[in-house]
Amino acid sequence: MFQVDSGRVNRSSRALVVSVTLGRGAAAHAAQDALDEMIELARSAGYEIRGSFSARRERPDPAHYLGGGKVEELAAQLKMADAGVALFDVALSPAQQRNLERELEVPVLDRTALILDIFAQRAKSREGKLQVELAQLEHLSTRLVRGWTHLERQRGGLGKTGGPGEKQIELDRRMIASRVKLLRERLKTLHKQRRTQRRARARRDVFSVSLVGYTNAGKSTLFNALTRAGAFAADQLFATLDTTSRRCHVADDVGVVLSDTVGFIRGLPHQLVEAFKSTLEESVEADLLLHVVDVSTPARAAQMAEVERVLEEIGAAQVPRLVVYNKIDRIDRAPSVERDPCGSIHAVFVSAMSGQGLDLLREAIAERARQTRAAAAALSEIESPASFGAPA
Ligand SMILES: Nc1nc2c(ncn2[C@@H]2O[C@H](COP(=O)(O)OP(=O)(O)OP(=O)(O)O)[C@@H](O)[C@H]2O)c(=O)[nH]1
Ligand SMILES: [Mg+2]
Repeated sequence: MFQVDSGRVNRSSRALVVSVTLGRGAAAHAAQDALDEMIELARSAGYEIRGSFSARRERPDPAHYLGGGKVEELAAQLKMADAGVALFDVALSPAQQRNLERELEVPVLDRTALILDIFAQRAKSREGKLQVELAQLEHLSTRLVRGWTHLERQRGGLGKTGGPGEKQIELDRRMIASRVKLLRERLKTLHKQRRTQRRARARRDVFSVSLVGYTNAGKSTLFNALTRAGAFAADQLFATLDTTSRRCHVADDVGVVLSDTVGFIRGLPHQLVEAFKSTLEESVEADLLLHVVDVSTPARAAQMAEVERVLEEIGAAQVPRLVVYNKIDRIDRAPSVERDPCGSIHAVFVSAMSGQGLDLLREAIAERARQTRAAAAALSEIESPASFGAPA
């Protein structure tokens, strides 16, 4: 298999997390939430966090993202904290990354690279692995254009143009292109299989429900509670990468298949969304989405907005929703349901962990399934009225 250059990342590395707030308006608590999340991401990737470094700028500096004075300060703090890697909670251009590495004398990773790294560590299924590799290669190929610093460094040349380095880049680029083509083909085959399975399910008249939500909201815990399955749930970001589907009993008169899948996060790299399209398609084609929200986090509104944004990006904006406010045990709230003005249930408050409210949730799913079934029956009446017979 083609080896992506992640060898330079020493998993036991001690890291400093760098956050940069742009502009003047950003609220202090939003910046703190963002920093906490980046620290969580870094921990999930296996780093030991030695501290954090915050800066504020009107706009990013094109060469280093930070200003010269701040870069010096950061270099000093890295030394003091004995940190071997700097993790930037922003998207760095290849040039910014390269310049920062030169000034700071440690590897620099940005948010995209960190998320890709976590996905690479977590991917288990064949499809998941192929999807992550594709995303990594596509990310890498954008960095190749302006100089492949890390690999060049391994080969002992530092960004000089011409000579063997340039030829090597051309070779690498061609290798990547053919590997990307192969991965796309393999994924296409798996994609077809997945689609066939879904069609079979649709024919059997089951109501398909997909869990979506921000990473760590409790989707897998809820999936296990509702299906009594053993999906991996853990207090780490992106514990789940693949889609698992199982039958789930909500009422005697409705058959439901529930799917658990990858969580979303602010700044989910575009390459990942692209590569995971087929995994995420499960959500797009579901009859109902359960949007699982961690009701106990102050960042919940921002997280919900981000989930909606990704749903739109993958073309699932039109799929009916039911909001599941999870972890009510943490805020001491009683389980309940919320109905919209038309009387339809739009939100349920539960605790997947303690089981409170799960009966309400089952009833809500059954009610939505019955409504959908009734609507589909009415629609097929209109489309093929019995008196006219079927069109030839
Ligand atoms: N207190 C409390 N904790 C919960 C509840 N549901 C889940 N958790 C915890 O939240 C953490 C994340 O749960 P997961 O089920 O792995 O979350 P997920 O949404 O599947 O996360 P990813 O797969 O990483 O996207 C775990 O530590 C769970 O034990 C709940 O109702 N109450
Ligand atoms: Mg999960």
